[in-house]
Formats: sequence, structure tokens, C-alpha cells
Amino acid sequence: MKKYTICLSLCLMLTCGAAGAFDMDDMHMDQEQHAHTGHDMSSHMGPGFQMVFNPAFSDDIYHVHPAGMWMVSYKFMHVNMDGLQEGTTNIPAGVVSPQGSKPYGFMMTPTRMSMDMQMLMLMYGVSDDLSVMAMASYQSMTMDMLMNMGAGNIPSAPMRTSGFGDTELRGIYKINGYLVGSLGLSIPTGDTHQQIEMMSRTFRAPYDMQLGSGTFDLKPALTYSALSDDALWNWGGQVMYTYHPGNNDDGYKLGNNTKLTTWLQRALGPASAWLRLTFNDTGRIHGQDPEIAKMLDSVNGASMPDADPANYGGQRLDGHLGMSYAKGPFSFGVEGGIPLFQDVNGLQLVNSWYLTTGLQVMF
Ligand SMILES: [Cu+2]
Repeated sequence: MKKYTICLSLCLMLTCGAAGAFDMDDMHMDQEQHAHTGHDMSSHMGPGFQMVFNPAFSDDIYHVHPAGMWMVSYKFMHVNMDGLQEGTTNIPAGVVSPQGSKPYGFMMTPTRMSMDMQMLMLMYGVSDDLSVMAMASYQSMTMDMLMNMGAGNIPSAPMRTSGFGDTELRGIYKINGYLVGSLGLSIPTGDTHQQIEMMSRTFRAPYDMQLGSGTFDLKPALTYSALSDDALWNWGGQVMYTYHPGNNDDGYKLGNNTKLTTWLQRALGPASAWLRLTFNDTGRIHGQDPEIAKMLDSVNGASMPDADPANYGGQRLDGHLGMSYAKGPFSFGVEGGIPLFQDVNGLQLVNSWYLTTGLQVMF
């Protein structure tokens, strides 16, 4: 009886393996057809398939799916921030405080921050030229701080916030075999009233510890993607603009953002490897949340640079390396990155490394 069970599971495994191999052959066949029809990679499963629908880019690269095709993708993204900068100059934690000192005079000095974001994305091909997408996210943020009341820096309890972020809806339209245009609408489902405890008092958390923008935002993007004739190389670029049209209910709006991405990707059998560069230009926060401003009060506050809207935005260039692996309808990937250049407005914590993993299924 036991022998029989083992035999059965072996048979099952072999059958599954064979089915998997069969799928791969289908894809190779498609690959040849694909080479003949040129670069129309979005209309059927081809060699560039996995590369075009890559699950682990930490920035979404917009693409269209064939009519009737679904994609479900889950992404985990970690951003680590370490150390302070003003402009491009490193600022040691020791000079930021105590309150009233020159040049900064804050009571609290942030030293590290980590942001974990989980994203669930659903995509559907309405027609061969038009796809729609919805994305929800959940974020957890932790910031380590030092406190200086005039007798030197002492570690303070970390600030933590977590919850659902903003939700994005997007329409994606195929202009031609290379170009995809899309428009995203960000719905302010993320809380902007997260609170923190400091010195036994409750404050509204600074802007970077809040979970959303508080505004309906427009995010147009234009994406270029190309595949070599042998279908082994994929490269492209994307420009995206995030526009915050007006102030939120708390009296401010986040800085508008321009993001440029370029990548080069190589197919390696069922896997692919890539190199990616991203450039971000983000404006300062306009306006001010009067609740967050209470932190800056010299008598009743707990002043820190993140509570000042002038200490937001700047320019940053990041480099990323990644790999993905596809098996049947499933695909898995991982990407790591570091900032190559950062020029921040005012005094800010700066990024130190990124890690993104993604898992997706298409059917
Ligand atoms: Cu997709």
C-alpha cells in the first residue's frame, strides 16, 4: 500500500515535470514566430514574455496584456535609510541638536529608517491594446532617533507607523509595438493622521511617517520597451510624473515627482538578469499640517527635521541589479539596489539600500 502511494506521487511529479517542459516548448515555438513578426511582444506569449512582465522591478514598468489575460502580482519592497545629509554633504548626528544650537537646533535626530511595503496588483487585458490595473499596498515604517535635551544624545524609542497606503487605478494603452502610454489615479486610502508617542506625549507623526498623500494624484507615464531580434535582450525606459493637484484636508501637498527609469535585461533560459537605473526628482512639501507643526514648538514640541516641510524632496540616482525565474504561469524575482547620487533639500535621512522581491501569476 505504501509502495503504491510512493509510486503514485512519483508518477505525479514526473507528469507535472513533463507538463512544465511542454509549456516551455510552446514558448520556444512562439519565440520563432515572434522573431518573424517583429517586436509586437505584448500580443502573445513569447520569449520576451518573462522580461516584459517582470515581477521584481521595484518600479512598475507598464505593459499591456493580451485581451482576457489576468495577472496577479505580489511584491515586497524594503527601503533602508541611514545617516543624514544636507544637499550632498554628510551631517554627523552630533551637530543636529540640542534644541536652539547652531546650525540646526533640533531636539530629536533621526538616525535610521526602514520602510517595508507590500503591494498586491491585479491586471487585466480589456483588449489587445488596453489593460487596466489596480494596486493596493500595506506599509510599515520604523525610525530610530536620538534625543538631546542639552546633556548629549541618548537613544530614544523608535517611532513606528503602519497601515494601508494609497490605492492606485491605472489604464494602460499600447500606442505601438514599442510604446505604452498610461494614466494612474492614486486614491487617498492611506492614513495621514498616524500618531507617535514622544516623551509621554502624543504627536501627529511627521510627513515621512504618514501612509498616504491625502490627495487624489495623477500619475501619467510613457514607457518604451524593445526586444532584440534573437529575443535575448530587452531594454527600455519609462518616464512617470506624479502630480498632486491641490492641498489635502490637513493643509499641505507632497512635492510633485518626476521619475526616469532605464533598464537592460538579458534572458538566460527560464531566467533573466537585469541592470536598472532610476532618477527621481521630487519637490518640497507645499503648505504645512498644523498638527505636525506642533512638534517644532520650542517649548511644548519635540522638534525634528522631518516635521519641517522644507526638509523634503531632492534628486536621487539609484542603481539596481536583479534576477527573475519563470516556471509555467508563475514567475519569481528579486532585485537589490543602492543610491549612486543623492542631493536632498534641507536636512534629511538618506537612502542606503533597497531590496524587492516579487511573485506573479498570469492566466
Ligand atoms: Cu501585467
